[in-house]
Amino acid sequence: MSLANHFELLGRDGDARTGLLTTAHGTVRTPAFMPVGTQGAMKGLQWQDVRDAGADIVLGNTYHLMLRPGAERIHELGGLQKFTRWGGPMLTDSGGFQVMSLAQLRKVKEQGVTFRSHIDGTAIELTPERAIEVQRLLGSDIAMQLDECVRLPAERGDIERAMQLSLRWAERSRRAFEGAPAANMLFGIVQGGDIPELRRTSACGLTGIGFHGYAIGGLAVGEPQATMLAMIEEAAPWLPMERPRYLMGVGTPHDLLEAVARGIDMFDCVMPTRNGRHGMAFTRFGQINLRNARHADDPRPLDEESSWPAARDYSRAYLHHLVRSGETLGAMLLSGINIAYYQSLMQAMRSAIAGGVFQEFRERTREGWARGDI
Ligand code: PRF
Repeated sequence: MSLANHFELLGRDGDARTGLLTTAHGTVRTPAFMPVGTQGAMKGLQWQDVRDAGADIVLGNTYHLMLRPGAERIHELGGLQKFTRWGGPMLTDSGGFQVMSLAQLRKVKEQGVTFRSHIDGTAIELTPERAIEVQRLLGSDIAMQLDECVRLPAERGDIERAMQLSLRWAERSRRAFEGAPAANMLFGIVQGGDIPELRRTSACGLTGIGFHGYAIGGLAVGEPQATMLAMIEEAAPWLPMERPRYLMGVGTPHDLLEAVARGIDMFDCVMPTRNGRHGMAFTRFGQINLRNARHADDPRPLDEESSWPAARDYSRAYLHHLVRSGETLGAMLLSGINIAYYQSLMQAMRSAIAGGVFQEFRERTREGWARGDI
């Protein structure tokens, strides 16, 4: 049976789209960037900062939250939105991707993935059904199917096996989701590595099962950007036009611009917060590494025209000093500055698409990054 559609397309410009995704905890303007609050917290920021920066939706992780503090506990405490006091829309990743990067002694079988917790070594089995159950206990607005993501480069046989397994898990996830509250959504995940034919098989298979939205996974895992963009182009034509499309774990501002140009509606990435903690600022002049000695005497702010106070007010010299001294404030300020820059980029893309000037915007934005800040 086909699922209700909570996504409304408001405008298109070339392949770029802008729309609204309605959840039980609020409306998401797309294209949307979801800051990553893995453990139910945005590193270095308060939720009000995340909201003020312009984020409509954030991402949480099944893997981390099921291990600590536990999905059943969060359920008892009223769900993830209430527990964290973020209060707004939340998407949760299903756990498979995090198991692969964090857990020990992991084994992928038909039934699911078994692993030992990176926290205390407990043996755990995550099946497609348990991944859905956990996400329902968390009260996630958008749940993701369990999938297997293969790092690139990889052999065709390995990519194909993981893609087919992910399709069977998609079917089981969809069945396990039956009976979920009508406002909640389930997204399928396209796999297929860097092989066009496998991307198409995956996209068509998922569309046949039917989901509220479709993610493209298995990218930004070691391949060149050109390959990533080519794989989006391979998958997109086979996905239903009227459903949201989410590119998982991507990326740089340039990646977002190019993926939106190819019809992507949603993104998540740790880059703005993680790189911020390491002294990197994302600006309309490109990336600025504040550790660099050339900033030590620079009284200018990062961007005097920014709507985010910290980007406008603090000197580069002070930010450089904070980063070099390892002060927590440096990480906090740069995380906020970066999330605000990412959100301003998404807002500018939404306006440009709605106004029919996305192509001009894309060129102007790329020129700004290329020109640099001096
Ligand atoms: N699958 C899931 N989560 C993900 C990915 C994936 O392929 C990626 C790949 N970039 C990031 N996060 N479930």
